[in-house]
Amino acid sequence: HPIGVFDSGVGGLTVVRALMDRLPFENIIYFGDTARVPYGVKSVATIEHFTQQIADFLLKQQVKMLIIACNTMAAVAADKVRAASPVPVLDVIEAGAKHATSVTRSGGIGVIGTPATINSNAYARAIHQLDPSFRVYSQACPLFVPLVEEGWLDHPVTRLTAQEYLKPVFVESIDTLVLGCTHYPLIKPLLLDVVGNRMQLVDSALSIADQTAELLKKQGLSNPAHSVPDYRYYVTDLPVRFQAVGERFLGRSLNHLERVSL
Ligand code: DGN
Repeated sequence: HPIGVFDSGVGGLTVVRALMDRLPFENIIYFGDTARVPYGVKSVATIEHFTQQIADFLLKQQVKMLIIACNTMAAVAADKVRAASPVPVLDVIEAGAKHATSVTRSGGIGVIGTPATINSNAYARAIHQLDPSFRVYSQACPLFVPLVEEGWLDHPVTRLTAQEYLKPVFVESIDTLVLGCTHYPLIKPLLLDVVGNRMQLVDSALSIADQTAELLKKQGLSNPAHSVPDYRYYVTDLPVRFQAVGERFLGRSLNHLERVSL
C-alpha cells in the first residue's frame, strides 16, 4: 500500500522529495489541489471541506497512512482529518514543532509561514503543548511562495525580501527557525545567509520524513527493502504548470501525472 501525501498545490512535493530520499522503497501517491490553490485566503469551513475531500480520495486508493504536507491545511484541518481516518495521519506542523523543541538551546523559536499559517497560531500551540516555557516568535512571509515558484531561489529580489522579513530584532530573539511552509526548503541556503549559519533551520519536510520512517517501522508497515517504488501524482487543474514547477521542487522528472475532479 502507498503513502498518501497531499497539499493545496505543488509545494508538498518538497515532502515527497524528502520521503523518496529517506524511504526509497515506499510507494507514494501525491494529491495537489491545483484548481483551488491557494487555501491560505479561504475560510476554515471551506479549508476543512476541501481537505476532507482529498483525504477521502486518498483513502479510496488504499493508502496505509496520510501525510498532510501543507502547513495551511495542517493548521486548520488536521484534527478533523485525524478523527475521520482509519489509517495513521501525520502533519508537517506537529513534525516541525517536535523537531524545533528538540534542537533549540535558548528556548527562542522563530516560525515563518504563509499568513494563514501564522495567523492560526498552530505552530505556537503545538510548541507550547510540548513545553510551555519556549518563546515563539512568528513572522508571515507571503512573498516567498511566488518567488520560489518563479524559481528565484538565489536572486537579489528574494534576498532583499528575506532581509526585510527577517529583521535583526526577530533573528536575535531565536536560535532555531522553523520553515513553516512547503516552499521554503528551496531557499534554505539564502535564508541561512540572511539569518547567519549559527541558526538551526528546521525543515518540516525532513522532520516529517523521519517521523514517517519511525511510524512505519513501529507499526510494521514498511515496504520490503529493494522494492521498486511506484510514484503517482493527482492534480485538479490542467497539469502543465504543475509538471514544470513540480520537477524543480522534486529535483527529478515527474511521471504518472493525472488530472482528476473531486
Ligand atoms: N502549501 C502551502 C503551505 O505550506 O502553507 C503554501 C502554498 C499556499 O497554499 N499558499
